[in-house]
Amino acid sequence: MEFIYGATTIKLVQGDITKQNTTAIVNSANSTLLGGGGVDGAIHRAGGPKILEECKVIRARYGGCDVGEAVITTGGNLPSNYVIHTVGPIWKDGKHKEPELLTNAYRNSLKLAHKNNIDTISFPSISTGVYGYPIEKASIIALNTVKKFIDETDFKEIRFILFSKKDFDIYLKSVKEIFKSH
Ligand code: AR6
Repeated sequence: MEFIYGATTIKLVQGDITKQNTTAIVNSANSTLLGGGGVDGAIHRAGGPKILEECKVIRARYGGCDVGEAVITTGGNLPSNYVIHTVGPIWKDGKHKEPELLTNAYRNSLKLAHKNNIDTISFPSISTGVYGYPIEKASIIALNTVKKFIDETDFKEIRFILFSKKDFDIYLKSVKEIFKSH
């Protein structure tokens, strides 16, 4: 499913983020930057050891990546040239700054992409796996943050890669709410 908003093509794709040919893909990492399960594990497996080596250099220099922040490496063996590693919040009850921190994860990933002249990017559904963020709520934040960003900044294409049909359908419903007039 795809549509155009302003100068940006927005796509919802059910599939695997490691197969995407956007200039960058986003990894839902943890603060250590040393890899993990889920989408993080899949990206490091498909991208090969070079990505982890670069993450280790960043970790040695800056101590890792705080929740809501983002860092960039090359894409190793992936079709994308870059991986932007961000860290989403762990869901507790929604009263521990989870919405602000998830917003920051999306916005700082987009800002870092823009700073590196990247204008096509794929996002996974950050924090909605092992970190437990309810995906209906998370999808609204993801889409609103992207909408606000492209209202202010030129971006060619943004993809949301949903692993399951269920997640895809939830994003589809949220897209209809947030981008009503499109
Ligand atoms: N492509 C697209 N989406 C995927 C893929 C894939 N290959 N694999 C899983 N997903 P999760 P989180 C979906 O748990 O909740 C890691 O261990 C998955 O179905 O990967 O942000 C990190 O190191 C879900 O919808 O990430 C952190 O410790 C979404 O990606 C922690 O998990 C996110 O699920 C981060 O937790």
